[in-house]
Amino acid sequence: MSSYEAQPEKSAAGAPEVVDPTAVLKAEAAVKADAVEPLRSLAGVAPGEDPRDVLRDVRAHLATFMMEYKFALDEVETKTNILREEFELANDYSPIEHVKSRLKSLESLAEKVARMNVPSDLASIREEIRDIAGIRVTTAFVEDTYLIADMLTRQRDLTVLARKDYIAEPKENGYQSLHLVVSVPVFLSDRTVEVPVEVQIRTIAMDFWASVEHQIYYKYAGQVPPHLNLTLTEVARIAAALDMEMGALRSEVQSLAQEAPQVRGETFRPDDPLR
Ligand code: 0O2
Repeated sequence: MSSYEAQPEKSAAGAPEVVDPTAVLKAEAAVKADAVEPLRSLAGVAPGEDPRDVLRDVRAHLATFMMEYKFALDEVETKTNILREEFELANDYSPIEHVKSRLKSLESLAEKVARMNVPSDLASIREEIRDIAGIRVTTAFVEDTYLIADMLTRQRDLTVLARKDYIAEPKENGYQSLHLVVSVPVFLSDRTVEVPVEVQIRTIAMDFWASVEHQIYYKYAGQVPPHLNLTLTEVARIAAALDMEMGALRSEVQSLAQEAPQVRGETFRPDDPLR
């Protein structure tokens, strides 16, 4: 049963207690098609009430909910950009190569709510789906992934809710990445909300692999032919070996620089011709 069937009640924070993103999407489709009658039964709108008003109301509440995630994402993105700029200014080098962020689309959120059987209230969705806001940080070297994680998690206003180290323990398919779920306070005009943000930190090589694997996975709708899976696992191994070699190369350049300061710089610069 869709929770959209009930008229949403407002919680203290002004958000409805029951909002089902799947129902909102179906309701939107019905409104677009001007199919008001199916929408009426879908949304359980009381007689005499215009279902479009109900939909507008629910959408407004969902927009508030998503806005909190956008602000949380902005906070974490700002934190990573500060680290990057500080490193660039102080060291002429940054462990952060790229930062990308994304908010889960309503479609993807609805799919996950259904797949994970999460109750359709915003509190449960916030509790159980912790990658509505996601940020991905790529680094050149493996050790920089841990450096970034440490620098972020040491910040007093961030609370670590979860940590999964798929670098130390890669997934069976070869996926490598360091995942954190952090909670960040978002200060709104009338309240402060703690909002979870998923942070994925990985090297360029791991990121390259993950994006190709993701495309293949979607192309085959999850049913990837076994020979391609084998190739992907083998390529993941090659990417990990590349990361190791590059890390060793950097260490060597750093120790050479210490022995002979005329070898440029105290740190290995990504734009260095030695790279
Ligand atoms: P999207 O579209 O990238 O957001 P969760 O799904 O987070 O509730 P889980 O499995 O505990 O549950 O989370 P985990 O293992 O930390 O993985 C979460 C995210 O990591 C995924 O989000 C992917 O972005 C990425 N990920 C995990 N495993 C793989 C993998 O094998 N290959 C690739 N390419 N990415 C992976 P979503 O929601 O699946 O997708």
